[in-house]
Amino acid sequence: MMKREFNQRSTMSRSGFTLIESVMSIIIVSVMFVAAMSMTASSRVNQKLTADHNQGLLLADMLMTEILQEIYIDPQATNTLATELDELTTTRATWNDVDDYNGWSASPPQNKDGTDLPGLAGWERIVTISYVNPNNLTIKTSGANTGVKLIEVTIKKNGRKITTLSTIRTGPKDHVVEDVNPILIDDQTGRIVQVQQALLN
Ligand SMILES: [Ca+2]
Ligand SMILES: [Ca+2]
Repeated sequence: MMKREFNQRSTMSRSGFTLIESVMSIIIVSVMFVAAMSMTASSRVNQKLTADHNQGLLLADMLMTEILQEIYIDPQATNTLATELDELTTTRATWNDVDDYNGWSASPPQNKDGTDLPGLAGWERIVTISYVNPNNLTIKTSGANTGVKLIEVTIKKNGRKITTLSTIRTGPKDHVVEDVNPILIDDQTGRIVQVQQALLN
């Protein structure tokens, strides 16, 4: 009689332990599942951010290459960082010098003739041209031509900044074009992007 009760208790004990093990297993598997799903979601977000950054860098580089093919300063220029009186402001078609691009923005991004680049709804390109101190390129100056222009192309997607590509273009204070070898800096990665020399005038 006592042996039978012992066996019953032992069986109940084993059943209880098995139940706890089952619950613990379910919890562990659930936690691992949630962690795995979280990692997958995080990986997808990172892949999307990387893809956006690469797309933004390409768009910035395209426009920067176009700007760097222009002369440093327009023969008709005053010291104003802007288009000259005989040039259009609605498209870039007639622009011929670096600072014509100052303040330019378009969403979606456009070709030089004003046609939209396809498949880029929500993307925007913004250009800023500034004179900087020749002895300290981080200091923007106002007013007279210093012989050094900072070119910044910022890319946004749905209002969110993706990257800013920047470079320095040098030229004399007269109207003669000087050879340059600009180095482009991607501010999101700090990576240097070298424009193909063949693309430069
Ligand atoms: Ca011009
Ligand atoms: Ca100009």
